Amino acid sequence: MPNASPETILRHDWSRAEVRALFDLSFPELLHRAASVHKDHFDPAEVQVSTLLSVKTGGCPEDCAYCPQAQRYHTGVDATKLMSTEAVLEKAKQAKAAGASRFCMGAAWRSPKDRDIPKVAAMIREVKSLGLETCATLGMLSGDQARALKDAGLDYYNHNLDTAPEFYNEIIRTREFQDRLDTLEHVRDVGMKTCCGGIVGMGESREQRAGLLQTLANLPAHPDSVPINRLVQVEGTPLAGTTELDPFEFVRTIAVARLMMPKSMVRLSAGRESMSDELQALCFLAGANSIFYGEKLLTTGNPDTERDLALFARLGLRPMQIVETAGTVHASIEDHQDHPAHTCAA
Ligand code: SAM
Ligand code: DTB
Ligand code: SF4
Repeated sequence: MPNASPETILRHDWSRAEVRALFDLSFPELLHRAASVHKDHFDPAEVQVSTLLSVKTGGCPEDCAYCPQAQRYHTGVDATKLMSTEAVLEKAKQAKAAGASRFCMGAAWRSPKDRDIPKVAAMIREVKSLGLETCATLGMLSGDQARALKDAGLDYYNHNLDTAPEFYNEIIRTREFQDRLDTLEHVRDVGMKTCCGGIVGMGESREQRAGLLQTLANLPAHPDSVPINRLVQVEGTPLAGTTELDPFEFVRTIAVARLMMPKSMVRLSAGRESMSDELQALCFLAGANSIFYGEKLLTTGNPDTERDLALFARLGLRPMQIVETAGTVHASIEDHQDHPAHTCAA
């Protein structure tokens, strides 16, 4: 049963000073608090296993300074066309057989063209028919596009804020922070679940990491999933060569996200390949309860599945199962949203 500690109340009015105060706690105090709140809402031995597939790679017109798929940077990523539905379905079957419960399709687009939507909708329908939770990340969406994806059966839409509002222009110039908030609103308005987080290790300050989490938690509904990515530095991108973030600071970011968004899935996202098992264990202790599983993220590496299985065994972790009821697919854990429009029918 949830305890009545202040951290377990879903808040949307965090001040920057309050978030900073959490970051500034001693590391043991912060981890104790985060682990306790995590256990109030989830089984800490369960970790959601998602698989990611790049359904359209590279050639992107945007200028996101971290991204190997931006056409303007010379990163060696070749642009591809949108995959066929059959090829996506085959990958989804493999992911399910390997134990994934969620399948996320990513496209290197600024936003989908209207003519792309029926093709992506067909992929969503097929993947969902396998009993997998579906997620897509396709860039900015209009309200009508969000509605069409929802109607196709999309469970989650991923669209990250990436960083604090005041650091955003250092990283991306080709679209505004407000554009991201608008897309998230369209997604919420049609009743889809939101997957929204950011990247740390881009040269931002602790204050700016606090600013990212403050903005996420103060959205009208906490994102259902909060991916916390550690920058994967790719040669050719402007952020290659950025000073590495202290790993304990990364763990702190996970812990503060868990405290501020206690019912959300917090995903230990990009950057795991270069993390030790011990660092990942600290992240799980701090409240991370979701990972990407499979040897590749979109274009960069992820730990081998054997290594992840061995890590799960060493730590006594279990993949979270999904349950299917009357055409609805949802995680077999307590439903984790504070917003009726996002609640799965049980
Ligand atoms: N093009 C769409 C968009 O930007 O919304 C969807 C795909 S995009 C690659 C999805 C997210 O991946 C980005 O918002 C960013 O948070 C993350 N990402 C991209 N490159 C990364 C990197 N090098 N390291 C960590 N995260 C990265
Ligand atoms: C998210 O927050 N991280 C994932 C997923 N959502 C789409 C993407 C990470 C991409 C890392 C760089 C790459 O592999 O290209
Ligand atoms: Fe394009 Fe998305 Fe990469 Fe930005 S993050 S360059 S929008 S693929």
